[in-house]
Amino acid sequence: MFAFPGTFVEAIPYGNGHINDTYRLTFEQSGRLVHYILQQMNRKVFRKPEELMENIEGVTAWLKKKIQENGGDIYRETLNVIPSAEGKAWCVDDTGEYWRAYYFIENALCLDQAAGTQDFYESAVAFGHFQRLLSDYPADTLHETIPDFHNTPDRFRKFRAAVEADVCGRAAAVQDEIRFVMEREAFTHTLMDRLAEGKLPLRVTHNDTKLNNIMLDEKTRKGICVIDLDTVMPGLSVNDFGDSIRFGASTGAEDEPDLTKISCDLDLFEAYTKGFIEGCAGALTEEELNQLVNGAKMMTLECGIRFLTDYLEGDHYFKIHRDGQNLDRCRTQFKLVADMEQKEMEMQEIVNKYR
Ligand code: ADP
Ligand code: GN1
Ligand code: MG
Repeated sequence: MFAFPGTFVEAIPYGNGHINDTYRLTFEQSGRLVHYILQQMNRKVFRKPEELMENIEGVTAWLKKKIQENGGDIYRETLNVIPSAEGKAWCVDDTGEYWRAYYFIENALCLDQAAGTQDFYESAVAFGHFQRLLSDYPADTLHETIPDFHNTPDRFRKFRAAVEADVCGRAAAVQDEIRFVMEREAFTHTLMDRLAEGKLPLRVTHNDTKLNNIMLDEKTRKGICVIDLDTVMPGLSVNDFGDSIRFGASTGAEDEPDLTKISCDLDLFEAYTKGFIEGCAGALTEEELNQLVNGAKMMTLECGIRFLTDYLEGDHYFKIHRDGQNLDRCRTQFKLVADMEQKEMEMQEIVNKYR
């Protein structure tokens, strides 16, 4: 297993991720309390944990080199994998479960909702910067940890299959939501078609850019470290932009049952747009800038489709803490999509202001 130095004090469940089981460990080392992150990797989601960890080792080593070149702090600005006693990046327990450990990033915040436009702006600069640091990463060495992760037409096909199978008998009660998706089938192709036509470039992207996958410095509130690197794979920059918007520019929580509280806040949208374009530092092409708004709509629709599919299939993918949570999550996403459809022109004008 892992040989953490010091005397074990406690292990507490940690964070609000939907996928892995995360714990914060505390050890006492010469009178000082030191924390570590210990995670059980989700084997249903990540079928090849060795490949996943190979990606993370490669990407973090790359980032460390760049951070050092820029005179940064490698223990705060990137995840650091703690090797097991056998010198591997993971451990397998007696039941066959895979575990990994990271240094804990101290004096940093991980937010589920932006406290204001400034925090959201800083997260955008950091996500844009992250993409830039990986712009010359050898993409062909990356394993595809979840095939077709942001292939929205494929998500649509899987959704339709789930509706047809209706294994839990839940479809009848969610006809409005099912119709909402069906009416947008043509739209699901928008970005994948542009990729296939060579109009949008394939880049090394994070693919899960929600606000709680970034750490902000407690004092300066600058984005210091992008975390949750499980889905770093070749992808579309506009999807990284869009996934941040769907989560962070919402006026309510992802699982808010009261939909009157949910809309896309244009001040937050503007703050993120400005920060992301700055963070990418001129790397975005004209067509990428043209498609940012579609990226926001696409990631929000896709995520709603995924929540609804999981609800129909019996909640086996996203962790839930109460009945109906995935349905509530799906509904907030669709409310946001509808709102973005209304505000599309204004959103594009905001993009145009910063391009
Ligand atoms: P999941 O895939 O389940 O979302 P994450 O890797 O995002 O898992 O981790 C879950 C949460 O744990 C994060 O949102 C963050 O709050 C916390 N966390 C993860 N890694 C670290 C770290 N190195 N230092 C401090 N907190 C961390
Ligand atoms: C999951 O792992 P986490 O909680 O940061 C999911 C994302 C979804 C998000 C919705 C590997 O992110 O794709 O957008 O939930 N991650 C994976 O909140 O499926
Ligand atoms: Mg996460």
